[in-house]
Amino acid sequence: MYKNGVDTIVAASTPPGKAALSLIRLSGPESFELLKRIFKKGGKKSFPLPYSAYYGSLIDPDDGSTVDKVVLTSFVAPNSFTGENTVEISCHGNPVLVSRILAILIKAGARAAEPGEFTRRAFINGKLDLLEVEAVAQLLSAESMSQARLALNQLNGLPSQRVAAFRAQILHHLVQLEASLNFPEDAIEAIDEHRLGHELKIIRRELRIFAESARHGNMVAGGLKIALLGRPNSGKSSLMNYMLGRDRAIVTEVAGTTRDTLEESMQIGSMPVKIIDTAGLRKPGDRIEALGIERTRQAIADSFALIGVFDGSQPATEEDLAILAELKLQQKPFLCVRNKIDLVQRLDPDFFVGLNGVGVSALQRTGLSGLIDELTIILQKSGLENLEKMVLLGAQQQNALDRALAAVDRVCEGIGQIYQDMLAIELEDAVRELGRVNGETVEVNTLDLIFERFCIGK
Ligand SMILES: Nc1nc2c(ncn2[C@@H]2O[C@H](COP(=O)(O)OP(=O)(O)O)[C@@H](O)[C@H]2O)c(=O)[nH]1
Ligand SMILES: [Mg+2]
Repeated sequence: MYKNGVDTIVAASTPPGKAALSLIRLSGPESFELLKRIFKKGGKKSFPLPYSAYYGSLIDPDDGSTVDKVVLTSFVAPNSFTGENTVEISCHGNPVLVSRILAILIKAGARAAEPGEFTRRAFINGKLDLLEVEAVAQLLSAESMSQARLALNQLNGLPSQRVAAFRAQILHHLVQLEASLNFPEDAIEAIDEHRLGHELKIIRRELRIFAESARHGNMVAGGLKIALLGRPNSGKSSLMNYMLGRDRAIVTEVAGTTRDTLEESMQIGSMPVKIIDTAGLRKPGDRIEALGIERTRQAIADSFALIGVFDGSQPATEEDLAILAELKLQQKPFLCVRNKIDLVQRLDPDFFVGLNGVGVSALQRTGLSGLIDELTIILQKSGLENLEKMVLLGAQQQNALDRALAAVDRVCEGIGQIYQDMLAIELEDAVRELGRVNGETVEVNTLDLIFERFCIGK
């Protein structure tokens, strides 16, 4: 049922299955009219009032029978999540009831919502910008309290304000530049390029800091990756199982068993971490092993920190030395683990002298707390626990931010070198790309990509 070209949508917002309650959400101009026809309320309170709850019966209009006893909450536009008239129906948590209620609402004129359609409407009605939409998506998928807090910070709107301010500042310079280019005779002051350059360099510096916060935010949101490196049989897979507290990776005496990288989540303190068990870095014996080694390289590149695993019961081999060199070469925090401390130790006690090292027995499951302590220190030093300063961006937004920065770079480098109308084009580019970060300018296709990640009912 359309009103002003907008239809009224409905969906269950809680997962299917039996539960104490389920929540059905209805949003759009006809929400209230539609419910008035099928809801018999108790009490005298008039319906709908802003933010009000009503107890009563949902009626099947075909035969007048009661479908369920429910509580409705009414939200009058624009004071709702979507900015539209919205009703939330709390019914009994039975999938049979939920589908019957949905069917009645659809028959009464509502349309089944698409994934993310409620959030999309919130965006279109100016209730959320794209940074806040991203925060909602991340809040729904957060697997640790840190990730949830990160998303909640962003929902408070601070990153949105920053991006809007960057965009407004650059737009201001663009307008001035355009004015002096187009109306040189109208006594508009000629642009002082030196000053423009100075001010844009300040914006560039701030934008770079913002981009860095987004990089950190995305690292935390995705789980901080820590790769285990070590020669075959050093005990990487055993150590991974020990860290996870369950048998995830296959452990055998045959060297080269792990041919692919395995990735599993755990938490260190409140930080989400992903441990990656790698296939090793030795010369490939066959094509599958070669692929495994390529994946190991990728895992090292993606990781935030590395753990070198060494067999304490054996003297160091060439390969151990190569692993140690690799750890030092990567400019990432790393930790050396002397494994198999339950056996007679033949690895030179000085092997990792001067480096962060801990001893464990992955087989007998001892030494984990020392290892976790070291990792905690690495996390603390990284500054990645400073969640308040982080920003979450979706892939599209990240790309747009990078392009905005590149355009600002070109302006900074181009001042005094290129024509002012070229500078104006670059500034325009920066304004457009920043608009794609917060959604002030955005194409429908991009919106489709963003909202299809949401579930139905959100
Ligand atoms: N004695 C002893 N053996 C271990 C320890 N950790 C792993 N192993 C054994 O070493 C072999 C190789 O372990 P695995 O985890 O598959 O090593 P990977 O090739 O590095 O993944 C297996 O036989 C394990 O049982 C340990 O702490 N002590
Ligand atoms: Mg293995």
